[in-house]
Parts: sequence; C-alpha cells; structure tokens
Amino acid sequence: MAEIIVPILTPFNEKGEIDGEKVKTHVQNLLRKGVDIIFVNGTTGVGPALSKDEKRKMLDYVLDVTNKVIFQVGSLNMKEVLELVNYANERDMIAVASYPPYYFSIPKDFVVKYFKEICSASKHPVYLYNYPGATGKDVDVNLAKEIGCIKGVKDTNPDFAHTIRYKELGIKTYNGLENLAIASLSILDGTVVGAGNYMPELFSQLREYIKAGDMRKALDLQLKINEIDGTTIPYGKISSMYYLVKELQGYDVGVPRPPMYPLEEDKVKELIEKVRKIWNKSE
Ligand code: ELE
Repeated sequence: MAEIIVPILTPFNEKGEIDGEKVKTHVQNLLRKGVDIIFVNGTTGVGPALSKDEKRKMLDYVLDVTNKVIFQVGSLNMKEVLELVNYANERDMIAVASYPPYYFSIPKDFVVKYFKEICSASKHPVYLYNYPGATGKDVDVNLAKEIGCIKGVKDTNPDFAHTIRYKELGIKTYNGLENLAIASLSILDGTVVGAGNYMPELFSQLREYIKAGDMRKALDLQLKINEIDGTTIPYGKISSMYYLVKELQGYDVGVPRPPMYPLEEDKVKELIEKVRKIWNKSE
C-alpha cells in the first residue's frame, strides 16, 4: 500500500526550545490516524533552522514512539552531517535523508561527492531530498544515477514527470507536494505531505478512495485538500500548522520559532475561520 509520510513540525516552547512531550503526543496521533512514516527535520520541521543538537533531539523524541522514521541530516557543515549519520547508525530507523548542499554555486561533482560521503558513512539506506525550488539545485534522475547509492527519493516538485523518472532507478519514490497526493498515492510509493500534520485523516481517506477505485471521490477530496492548503499560504504555511494542529487535532504542539514568526491573535482567528469553513463542507 502507498505510504503517507508526514514531515513533522518541530514544537517549540515560548523560549524557543523543543518540547519533547509535544513531539510524542503528535507522533502518536499521526500514527493513529493512518500515517506510516515520520520524516524528521524536513522543511516543515524547519530542518535548516535547527542546530545539530536539536536535530538529534527531534530524532530521539520521535524514536521514543516509533522506528518508522526517515532522518534528514543535511547541513552546510559536512562535519555535522557525518556526526548525524553516525548518530543515526546507533539507532533503528528506515533511512537517513539529505538535501544537497544549498546556497552556494557548486559543480555537480561536489553534489555527487557529498552524497557518496553520506552513503559510505551510513549503515542505513540513504534517501535524497530533492527540493529544487528551495535549494536551487536539482538532483535529477541522471545525477542520482551518478551518485549511485541513493535508495529512495522525496522529490518536492510540481513536475510530476520529473518525479516519476526516479523509478528508472528502481528506488522508493515519493513526491512532496500536497496537491499531487492523489497521483503520488496512486502510482508512486507514497506521498510526503506537510499538511498531514493537521489533516492526516484527509490523506488517509484519500488513500482509501483510491484503493477502492473511487477516483471521483478521490478527486473531490484532493480539491478540498488543495483549498485548505492554499488558504494557509498568505499566513506562512509552516507557522499556520501549529495553530491548525491545535484546532483540528485537539492538542497543543507549541509555537513556531522565528524566522517562522508566531501569528497574531486576529490572524489565527481569521485563518481558523477560513479553514473550518472548507473543512466542514461535505464532500
Ligand atoms: C514539502 C515541503 C514543501 C513537505 C517537508 C516536505 O516539509 O520536508 O511550501 O509546500 O513548497 O515537500 O514542505 O513545502 P511547500 O517534504
């Protein structure tokens, strides 16, 4: 069955520290609602904004609940990347993953070297997190072929044909966009969806419709997911999630940490009203 993967948000308290208990409550709920795998330190989890120590903490809090984990270790500090890989080596999980080194203009062979180093250090399968829109680098199927040791890929890419091509490598392939979940759940190994943090049941339901061959209902539900997801954009997708988890899932996951700024009270109210209206509409 196609997998639903949630890149878990990182719960912070008012002082900007990670709240471990909130992580665990959240993971338990996601698994109960049909999520299969937790992606740690992804974009939604503000991976690039976490220290090495915080990345390790997030991993351990999630591992306290489940070993169905993909651990994102990417950083511009190679020493820290390898330390995180070694940390992962001592623990049970599905895979480690990384985005390519971002920000800098570097030749492709540096990207190849980066992933090869991770592969040599890791006892777990190594997955590629390809998000060209954010990293400025496209590690496409040809570059992945050159790297040679990639065992899975999460491609956050509106170009679905680009994502499908990784299947030439026979590796686990996921697309990371909410609005392509219907396609990802139908023909890929699954979907990685940030919005799964606050509406996991909608993605589970989507998978059920697809499994039953009820594509008309699946499409309607996909459109509803798009509408809710789209509503959050002007408020900041990541910041919005903290308030929507509380509203729709019923427990506190703390607050976002700047530069993902917390939302003003009136904005939260406005956001929740808009989302509730769509959420309550019958399919
Ligand atoms: C999504 C990205 C995409 C989920 C992660 C994910 O968070 O690690 O803002 O929708 O382009 O791929 O969060 O973010 P947007 O994989």
